[in-house]
Amino acid sequence: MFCYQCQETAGGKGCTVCGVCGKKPDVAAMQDLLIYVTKGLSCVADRLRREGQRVGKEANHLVTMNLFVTITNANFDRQAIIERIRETLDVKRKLLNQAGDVSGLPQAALWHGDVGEFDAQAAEVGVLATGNEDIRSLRELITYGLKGLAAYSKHANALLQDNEDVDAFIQRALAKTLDDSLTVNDLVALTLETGKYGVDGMALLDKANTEAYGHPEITAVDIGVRKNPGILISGHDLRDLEMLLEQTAGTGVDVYTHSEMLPAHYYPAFKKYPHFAGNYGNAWWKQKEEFEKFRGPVLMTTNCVVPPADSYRDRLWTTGATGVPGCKHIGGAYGETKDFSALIEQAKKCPPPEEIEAGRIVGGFAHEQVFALADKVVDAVKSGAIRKFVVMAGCDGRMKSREYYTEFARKLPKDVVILTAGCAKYKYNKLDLGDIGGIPRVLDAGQCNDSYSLALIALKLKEIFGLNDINDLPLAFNIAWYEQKAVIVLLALLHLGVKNIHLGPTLPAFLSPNVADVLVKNFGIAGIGTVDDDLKLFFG
Ligand code: FSO
Ligand code: SF4
Repeated sequence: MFCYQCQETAGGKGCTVCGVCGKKPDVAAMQDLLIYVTKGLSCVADRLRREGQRVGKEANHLVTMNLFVTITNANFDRQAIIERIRETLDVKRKLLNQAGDVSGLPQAALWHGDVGEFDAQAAEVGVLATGNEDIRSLRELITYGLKGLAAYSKHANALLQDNEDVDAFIQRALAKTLDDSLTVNDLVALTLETGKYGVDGMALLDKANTEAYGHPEITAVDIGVRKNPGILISGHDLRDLEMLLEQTAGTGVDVYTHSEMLPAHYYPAFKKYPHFAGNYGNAWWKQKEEFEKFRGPVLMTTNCVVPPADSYRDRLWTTGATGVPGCKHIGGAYGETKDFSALIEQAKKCPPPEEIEAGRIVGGFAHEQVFALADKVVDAVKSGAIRKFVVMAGCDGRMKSREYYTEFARKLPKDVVILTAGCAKYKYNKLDLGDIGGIPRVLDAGQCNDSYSLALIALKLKEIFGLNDINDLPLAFNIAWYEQKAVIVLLALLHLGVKNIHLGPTLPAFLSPNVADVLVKNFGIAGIGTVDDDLKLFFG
């Protein structure tokens, strides 16, 4: 196997024996093949569009779901991935029959094998199949960005919102990663175009979420426990949460959020459920210990799943893109109501969760809420009470080097405000950093996709202050990344013209020296240093 798509890749170079995430070589192989056949399907779909034919939602949703399945910590179930490969080949066969002209299509578009040939084919089509290291780097950078974009599209699709332009771009771009005639410059341009569609994809999801559930508002979320049995719901899928809250109403079972589901509490629509109890635990990587203590069923709606200990494997349930062998999976197509009854029955027989924390944390600072506070924020900036903002969005992870972010937050000058989104916030959201004239010093917009809100807030401030360039704002970017959703967030920020983003705790292994150089020269991308050096750099 060879995988270097996430920040925790072995030795900062690539996982070759087994994933640091727990992904085994036989699963990695099927993920490689799933990406290959999805690229093949995309080539055919792209050809059909060029011929003026329509490509239906079935193919669009299949492509986005396949990409999502291969994101770090989403799916460890080889059999489930094999089924997806088969389905993709079936759909591709149908589309090929529809195409007027199949000449010039790459091998991936024409390949059909049965399951006995999957492993042999997988061995030929992994990341290292591209020999030139710069072309490989750009192809993977684009593919990872598209995986993140696909994840956000999938969540919007679950709320019955689609953007055909985004889907068509995803497929066109996947097809281009197989095109040997493209130069490094062509692929750099495609990388930036991916960022543009990243903004569109996040805008689509923002619209889907806020139309369905209202605009996030300032909310204090309980982090303790109640006395009833509970279900813990993790991941990013708000539609799954809604169905679970509906089906648990009146059952005597409470629902708690975990990790990236915390921001669900900020949406008005979920506040009407009295059994929506609070948030339990921290970022994804602490789940082994915390799921043990939760004592009730845990529903994973997306990554990040850590392969479970046997002690709670029978309480871990997956749905959507996630999968773990030996754990029960709950199906359900877009628009269908999923059936959580078995999980709820299991919860009723479980003891209530063990308390691991107590108190409350405050969030809900997405764009509309911040716009409502704009006068206050602008006054604070004008009076000098707020000297600067620092965007510390992104992901958390298990590496010790990420303690940098806790220390950085703790040592920040008292007149600096953190803007955050994603699970990165767990590094400092319980530190009690206080407020500036009633404005909390950690403004949590929501999930990693809500980085879109942070971009809108920055653009609004630029407009209010009458600036021509977003980079003239008193705003620094110190982003923590882990998996591929952070890649699309980064590309989206680059598309919006943001410069001098610091990315840590390490730069991606998939950036070749030359590609890294392009990002440094054109966008001022940099890594992180020591906390004290970086504080000096950002705040003088
Ligand atoms: Fe975190 Fe995992 Fe949201 Fe990611 S839980 S790391 S960037 O899946 O998607 O922030
Ligand atoms: Fe390694 Fe990350 Fe790939 Fe897992 S997702 S195999 S940890 S590079």
